[in-house]
Amino acid sequence: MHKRFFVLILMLFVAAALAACGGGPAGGPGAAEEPADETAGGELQLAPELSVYNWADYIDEQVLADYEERYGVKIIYDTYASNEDLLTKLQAGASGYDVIFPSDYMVAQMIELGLLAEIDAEAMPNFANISDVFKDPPYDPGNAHCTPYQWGMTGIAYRRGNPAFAEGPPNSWAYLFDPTRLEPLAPQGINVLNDQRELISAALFYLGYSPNTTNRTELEAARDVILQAKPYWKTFNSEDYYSTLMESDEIVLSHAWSGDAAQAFWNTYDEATGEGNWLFTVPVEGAVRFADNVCIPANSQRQETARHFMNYLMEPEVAAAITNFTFYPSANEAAKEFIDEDILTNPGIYPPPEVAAKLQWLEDVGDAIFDYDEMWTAIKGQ
Ligand code: N2P
Repeated sequence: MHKRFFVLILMLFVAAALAACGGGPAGGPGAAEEPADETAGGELQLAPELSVYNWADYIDEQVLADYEERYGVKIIYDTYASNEDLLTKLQAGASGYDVIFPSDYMVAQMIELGLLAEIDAEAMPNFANISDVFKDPPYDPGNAHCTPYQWGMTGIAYRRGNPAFAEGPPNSWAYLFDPTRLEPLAPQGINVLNDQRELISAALFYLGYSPNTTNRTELEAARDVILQAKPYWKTFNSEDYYSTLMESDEIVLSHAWSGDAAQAFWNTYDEATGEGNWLFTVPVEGAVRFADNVCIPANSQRQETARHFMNYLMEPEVAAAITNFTFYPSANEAAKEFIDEDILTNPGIYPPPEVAAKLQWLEDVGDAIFDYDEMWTAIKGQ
């Protein structure tokens, strides 16, 4: 009895002490439970934790640490390899994710499947920082579910100085699919993205078809081109390929996302020569342009905190820090003044008009997705 009374007094004392701390951003340990947000007049109650699920190496983790410190919200962070992996997780009923980063076509698919929560983007103070070019996209009219994050393109990364590229950059998908091109390169290592729509679209571009085809015969032709090339490929990797395969010279050529290739360039950059080991080219047959988005799964239990985090990601300095780290252009116009000049002027990151003209968006292909799934199973299975 006495003991219980003592515990009660102790609890009251601790509560009073915590209240005295003010509970403001980055307050005492008590603040972590119910941090207040000054911008919302102290009314917003943030959750103690937020689960963020993103592409590999697609954020500056310092940005997460800063959010934790500023708002007392602990971030549980995890990464995925492709849109389809993310979709599979959500469809399997994975709960617990509060913030995800699907690409354009996948946003459309997820909206269709009822997997995304609605938001009021205009009500987020930092939404005004987003470039008009990225607002109100066809895959999410009115930004009813997601806010734009970063964008980029898909092409081919290649090892500078390799004699195979002496006559010029490997700027054709033939370098991934034509056995006469593959044969001399295969012993030195080739990687392709472990990503269904990306790899199938590369084959479709190579064959001169639309990357969004719903024609079964064209998809089968793409599958066959991939199966014929597959024995020449060393790896299917879309997560850590630039650090574990490119920078370490395990391969000489990779199907690659632009920012990942730029990271490999800068991570191997030699001050003395002014050169990095890895270069990036966009194939002449055409290539994918993508825009990734910040969205909230419909089953998130912490939607208010997720929206608060989305708004934080749209702060100009935060968005710029992410681009300066990932080498992917930001959809945030106000961030530009904080982005490194080297990045803003790099044609491998911000494509010049003649390259931009060759890029195409992936779109939601409707029921043809079952054909894509079937092709992918055949590709990965053999
Ligand atoms: C970064 C992944 C880029 C996102 N490693 C491709 N949509």
